[in-house]
Amino acid sequence: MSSLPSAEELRRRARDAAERCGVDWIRGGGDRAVRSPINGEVLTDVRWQSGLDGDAAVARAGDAFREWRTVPAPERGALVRRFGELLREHKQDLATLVSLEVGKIRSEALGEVQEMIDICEFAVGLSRQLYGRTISSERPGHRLMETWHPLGVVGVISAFNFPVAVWSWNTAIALVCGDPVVWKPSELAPLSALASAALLDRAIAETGAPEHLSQVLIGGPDVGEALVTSPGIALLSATGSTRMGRAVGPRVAERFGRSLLELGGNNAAIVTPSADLDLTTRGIVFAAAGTAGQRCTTLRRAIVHESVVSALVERIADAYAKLPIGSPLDEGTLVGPLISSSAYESMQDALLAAREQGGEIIAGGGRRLAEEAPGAFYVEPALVRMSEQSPIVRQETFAPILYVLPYRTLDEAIALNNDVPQGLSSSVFTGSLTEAERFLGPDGSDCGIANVNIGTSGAEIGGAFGGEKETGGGRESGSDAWRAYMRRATNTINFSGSLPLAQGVEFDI
Ligand code: UN1
Repeated sequence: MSSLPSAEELRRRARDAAERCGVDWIRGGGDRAVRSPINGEVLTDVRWQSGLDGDAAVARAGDAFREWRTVPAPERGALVRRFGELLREHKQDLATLVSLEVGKIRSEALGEVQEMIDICEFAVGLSRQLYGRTISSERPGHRLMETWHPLGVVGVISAFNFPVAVWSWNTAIALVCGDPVVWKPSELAPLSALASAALLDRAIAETGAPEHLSQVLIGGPDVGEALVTSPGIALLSATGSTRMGRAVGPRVAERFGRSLLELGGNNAAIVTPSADLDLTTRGIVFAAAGTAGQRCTTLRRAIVHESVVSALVERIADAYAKLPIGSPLDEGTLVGPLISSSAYESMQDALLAAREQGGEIIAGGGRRLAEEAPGAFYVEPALVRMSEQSPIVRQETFAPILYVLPYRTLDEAIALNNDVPQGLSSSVFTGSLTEAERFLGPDGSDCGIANVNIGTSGAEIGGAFGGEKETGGGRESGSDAWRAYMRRATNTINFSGSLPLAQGVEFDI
């Protein structure tokens, strides 16, 4: 294993990439250190904004909304097209910042930026497809139709693990729908946020769009609070823990605001006796160990038929033993660091609890590179056999732990899949059409995402992304998720010259 890059090297790379994206390098004087999980050292510091800055940003966004909402949607699309071009040009730079700030391996960091480019392309097409319906009226000489109008200012609260892609899903769609965006990125990833926002600012300036269509607020809980409480935020799209969602959702609802919540997942894959075990192993290892287990779509439970469980566990353990763990900047690394010491501690606590609840750790769980970088937290992805779905298995631990549970009948496997509080992603590995369709049916998986013969993570942007139960119910990204960013007006148009009333009501004067 090659050694970790020096702090100086990481700082230089961060500065160069940020400057190329148009960020005035933060020269110090900030009040908050930005650290890299690659070596645990400081990359730079930034100044945090306050709740009052948040209120001011929402007010400016309100002004931008009044201008932007009457710009024709295809013209709004031109802004997003330019933003997508700039993302393509700066794909390497943004990916570098993502790797430096949150520890993603190169390929996954590039994939994250690709996801941003993809959603821009989707949104540009969408800008000509914000369709309403025409509905037959029960009255002669009347027409019913629906019109979709811009909603208002969208607040985005995003998490460290997809520090820029999730914002871009919201922003690309919000902009073509006619809505400005105020963004509070993760406290752990301000640089990639500033760089992404600088690229969008450039696209805004070049296309002559209103200046405050996009604003980024680097800050802590008081900034989030401003977005939650401000009546100027029409839709709050928040990604993070279920705990965060519980704090945010009811308070936005209290002021009759809309919220779009993307919260915890506890994703499972069912492996049936007819599954192709090679393909299954590859699918499982990417979904469970990729991104060091820090996606909300990460595979956390494998529910495996008792006839294949031992063979599959052996294959996964073999693959785990060979996983290259180390600096995400090194070619060939597949597992980078955890984001922080507290993520490491939660992983260790969960492993301890799993043991106490009858689990057997088959592989991994140990720390790597601790001597070289005491402030960085590299771990071996853990594989744990459980005889039942005990309390620790039903809880999301944001680290690479894969629990393996045996099952006898498909009904039992589907019941286990669904018997957790979260409902984001799920999959079945099977060679049987009957089993696959059963899993996808109304009494199958209860998740927002249900896949066949691929893992739980790595969704494409074309589909709606989100999940049920404690995952929060929101849908972002593709399909018709755009509707959350617009308001619907139902219009009845009378061209008959008389005034018949609906439902046969008579009211002659
Ligand atoms: C997240 O982890 O918050 O499906 C989003 C995936 C990615 C998005 C994950 N496209 O894994």
